[in-house]
Amino acid sequence: MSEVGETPRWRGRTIEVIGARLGLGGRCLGTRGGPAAMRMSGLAAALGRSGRLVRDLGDIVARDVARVPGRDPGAELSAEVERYSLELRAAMEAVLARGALPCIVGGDHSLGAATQAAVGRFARRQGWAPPGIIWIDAHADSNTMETTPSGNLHGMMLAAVHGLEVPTFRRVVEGGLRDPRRTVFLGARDIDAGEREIVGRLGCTVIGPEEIARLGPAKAAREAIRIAGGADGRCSVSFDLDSLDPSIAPGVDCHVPGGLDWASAETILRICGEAPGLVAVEVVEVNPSADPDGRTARLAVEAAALLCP
Ligand SMILES: [Mn+2]
Repeated sequence: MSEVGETPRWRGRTIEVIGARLGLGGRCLGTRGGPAAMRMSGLAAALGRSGRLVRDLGDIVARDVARVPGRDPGAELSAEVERYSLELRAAMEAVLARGALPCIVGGDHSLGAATQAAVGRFARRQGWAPPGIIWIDAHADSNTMETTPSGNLHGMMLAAVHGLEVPTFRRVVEGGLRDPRRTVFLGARDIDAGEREIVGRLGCTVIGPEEIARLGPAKAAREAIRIAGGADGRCSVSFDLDSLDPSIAPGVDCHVPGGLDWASAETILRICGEAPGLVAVEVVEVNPSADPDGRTARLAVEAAALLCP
């Protein structure tokens, strides 16, 4: 029995949640409802199973602006994504500076410019090498304005994080660039031709769904941690729900057949969550408008809990 007024003794780092209410970087705006869908599917309770203190900092909200169709989303959208990203980056850096574990829920994946740059900038202030990245996603998100077939910014942000020129994210990634040789893609199966060249030239590692099946998910995850962790073990994990097969996770923006089954994803997420050098996690691209029975949001909540054990 605890005495009245006694403060609960939490274990480990506090988890701080930021909702990224952002859909401007995707094909549709539906993913801006992802954070609300995850909260309504029990995010706080699931994270609370860790025995850690969970603080939800609420949403950072993007302003609705018109997207110009075609391979350039337009100056107004670009300006809002930049403004948004700088706000999210500052909020995330504050979480890291408090010594908490950031758990970002989104929201389209263009939020990754801000979150991954925040980790890079925080690491630099600590005198660390830039931590590695484990990117669990159907896509490599490594296009530039020159190679993008769609003009969607959620497919370009990682190129910027690796130091390639993407004007929208130029200021966002300043001081926070990450080392592509410590970036590992898990489950990527829809990589554009231009992107494949970029990813190969930068020296990223791609472990696709067939290789995950061949190695087994546990070995694939440990290999990803080994490469991303480098000499110091530090890494961040980004989980895009479209890494899962659309038959089990229909509530995403870009559906790509041939994705991970839940058993494989669960194993990968559990092992990544237990990595001792885990600096930050994010769960993104939940699109409630394509998720009428809420099953994708529930898997997203489980993913977040596995990454924050
Ligand atoms: Mn993605």
